[in-house]
Amino acid sequence: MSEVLTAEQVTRFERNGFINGGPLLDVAQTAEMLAELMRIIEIGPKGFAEGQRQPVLFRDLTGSTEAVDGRKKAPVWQIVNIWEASPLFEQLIYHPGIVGAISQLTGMGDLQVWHDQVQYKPANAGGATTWHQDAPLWPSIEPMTPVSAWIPFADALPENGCMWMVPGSHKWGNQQAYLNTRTDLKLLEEFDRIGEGFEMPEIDGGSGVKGAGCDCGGDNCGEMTEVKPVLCPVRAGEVHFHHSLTWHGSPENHSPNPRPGLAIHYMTSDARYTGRAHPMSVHIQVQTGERMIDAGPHFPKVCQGGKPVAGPGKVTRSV
Ligand SMILES: O=C(O)CCC(=O)C(=O)O
Repeated sequence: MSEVLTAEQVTRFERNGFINGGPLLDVAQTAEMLAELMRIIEIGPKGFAEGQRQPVLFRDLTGSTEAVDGRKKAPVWQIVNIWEASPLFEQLIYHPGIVGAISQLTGMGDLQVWHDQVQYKPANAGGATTWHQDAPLWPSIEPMTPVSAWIPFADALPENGCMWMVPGSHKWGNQQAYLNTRTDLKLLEEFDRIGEGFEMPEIDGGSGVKGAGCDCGGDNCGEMTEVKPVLCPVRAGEVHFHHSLTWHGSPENHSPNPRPGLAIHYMTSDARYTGRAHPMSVHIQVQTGERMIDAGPHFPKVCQGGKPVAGPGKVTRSV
């Protein structure tokens, strides 16, 4: 397969745990995706008819139904497997520019979709996605799914809730218990405080952490021993990649612009079902311990033997 990312981009991803992969969709394609997303948001969580193809989950991720402490209600619309409700989104999960890059970043030629996930932060009152790592929140599959793609359909900038990431944090193991203690950080001006109170794990000293995604032999991972969060603005139609142990999150959106973003989380062919629960686990059609490669139609294969799969073909707007 032809290489999508440069060697320099791959090296940067290995070191930092994330990378902006550059333009993926042109202006017209991005506008079409945004219109399709708004069509589905308009249908709403309760608007799909019985038997109609629909997302697996459609909810406010924050659970914020009331204004709290005088602050506005701040939802984040989370739509899991929008690809199941929309031919346009279905075609996007097969995009060779995404699939080829994930193959390069994981070093694996066989990939399938774990699930996709829209996070739409409405204008003026969009909620926060608090600091987290992905892999610890996906207990149903092991080994962890290594890399996700993230595409905004409008510019994702600091003021409308672009993601933040912590360089090198993908080499610090599972720190979700610590991150759970920092869900108070929700605003743009608070987000860089994530490192306060964090005790850095021993990285080079045989703690076992180094094995969690890094095989540099200590040459690089010894350098990233400070929590230095960075903003990750992504322009409309660009694709951004992150490792499933990279610390990340996105603050509230108080700007006049919505922030529509789609994550596509991919599995490599060594993933197995653990039997543990997740919103996707009810759709897994294999037994505990078996390979996810046979998990059924909710987990499409997008790359086989190093070649991106074509996908369902010509995209037409659904009615
Ligand atoms: O859309 C966001 O702000 C967060 C997305 C996210 O957490 C992810 O892609 O893993």
